[in-house]
Amino acid sequence: MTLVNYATREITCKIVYYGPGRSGKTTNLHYIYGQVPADRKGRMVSLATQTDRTLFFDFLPLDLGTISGFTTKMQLYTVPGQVYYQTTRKLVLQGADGIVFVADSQARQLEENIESLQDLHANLAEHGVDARTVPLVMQYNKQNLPRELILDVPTLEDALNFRNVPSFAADALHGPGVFETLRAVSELVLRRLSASSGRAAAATAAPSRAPR
Ligand SMILES: Nc1nc2c(ncn2[C@@H]2O[C@H](COP(=O)(O)OP(=O)(O)OP(=O)(O)O)[C@@H](O)[C@H]2O)c(=O)[nH]1
Ligand SMILES: [Mg+2]
Repeated sequence: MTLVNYATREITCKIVYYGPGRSGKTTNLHYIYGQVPADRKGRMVSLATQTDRTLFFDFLPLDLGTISGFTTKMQLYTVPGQVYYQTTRKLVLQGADGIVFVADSQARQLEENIESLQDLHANLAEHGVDARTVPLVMQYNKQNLPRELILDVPTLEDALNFRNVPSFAADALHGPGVFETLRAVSELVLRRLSASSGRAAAATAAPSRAPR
């Protein structure tokens, strides 16, 4: 749920990194945190188990600077991918303005990716969100692994990207694809926000006429 504060001219959006366990959601946030200058980011909060699996969520607030006169902030979250954290995933997903689906490109993880995508759709439906319209970007992560272990991008597109949303090959451990993904989802979110605020402004400026 985007927060627009007209008094302070601030926009705050929520982006959720979703996907199966160990696909690299937390790694995306760590990479972003490591690259963004200190004055553009807040403290990254990670609630992880001893073995690095996300237990509840990761949280990273980012400052994108001023866009159309508004200070624009993105709050990045990751869900825990492990199957039994279903309730937490649903909670973290609530109010998301944009979603990055981080798929694990390893061939043996294909079924997990499909299940996680179905789980995303089910959770969106439970929140009353239309999965066909929510800003979504796909990331095919771990493309740096040996060719024989991973599926190529066209195969992953066929298997996972039936909405034909923007997609990026990535290696979140070293960076390729990470900022491209973040930029794409941010653009989708802001474009949707500007379209809806345009509609709201038009409705205020020209209230529909009463039927004769
Ligand atoms: N080779 C390679 N390894 C990666 C990449 N991204 C993440 N990893 C590794 O995959 C493992 C899991 O990464 P995480 O970022 O913790 O995965 P996650 O999606 O947050 O997992 P959960 O919190 O359990 O849902 C770690 O050992 C990472 O170092 C990548 O692009 N390439
Ligand atoms: Mg994690």
